[in-house]
Amino acid sequence: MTRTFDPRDPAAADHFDDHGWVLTRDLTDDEVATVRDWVDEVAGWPIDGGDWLHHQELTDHGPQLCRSENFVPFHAGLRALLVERMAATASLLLREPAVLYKEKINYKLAGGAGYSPHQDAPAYPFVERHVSCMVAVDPASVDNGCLEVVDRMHSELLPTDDRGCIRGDLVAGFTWLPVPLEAGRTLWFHSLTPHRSGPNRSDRPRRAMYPTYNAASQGDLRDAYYREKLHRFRTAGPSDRARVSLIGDFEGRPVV
Ligand SMILES: O=C(O)CCC(=O)C(=O)O
Repeated sequence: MTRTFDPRDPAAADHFDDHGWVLTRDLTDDEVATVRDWVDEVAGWPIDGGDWLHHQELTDHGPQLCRSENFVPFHAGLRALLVERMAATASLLLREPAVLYKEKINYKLAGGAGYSPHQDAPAYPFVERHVSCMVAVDPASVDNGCLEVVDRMHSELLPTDDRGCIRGDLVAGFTWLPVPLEAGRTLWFHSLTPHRSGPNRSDRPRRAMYPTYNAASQGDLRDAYYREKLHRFRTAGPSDRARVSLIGDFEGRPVV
């Protein structure tokens, strides 16, 4: 049985150091309902209406929203949650004050695609150590594409394929641990922890929020990250996968 920690419990940091991931309970049921409304608000923002980023994938049901990012400047509630409250847990895990590096919502609506096995580190320039989390906005299960992680595998950068994902021969040798989550629970993971997820085979959304933090001592890099991302997206060639990241981990089809 996997233990879920209080987000202020220092023992959570020991589990994180040992395993490369840890579970916390961050949101009450009432807060989950509020966050779900906030996520609906963000999803409703126009595609080209501001500096936030929306990404779409092509599914068997047609084009669907698969990710939004760079939304905290435009939403006070999510800003308070991610920049202040959740940053406190990130600080506990990093064992020094943390600052938000980037944030995204992965919608994984019914029929939405999964993510190939990868480490986040190659997709996160300017600093080597990050901690991210998946805040379950809807319950996440094997059926709807919860995250799977490799335990105690967060000390080295692994060889990658030409998409920037973990090389197939290594993936086959790993033991993958599915991490189902009730809504409001959080899975924290190190940027070297290998992870992947399947598609959403259910008929309901599997929405999750993913803030990423770095040690404040290494600088506030959020603006630099989004500038770099936009630059690399503008200069990238065509791809057979919908582009949502600086690596090709997302398995969704592009909307052409
Ligand atoms: O949301 C998921 O299913 C996986 C997310 C992930 O691994 C990523 O966005 O890098």
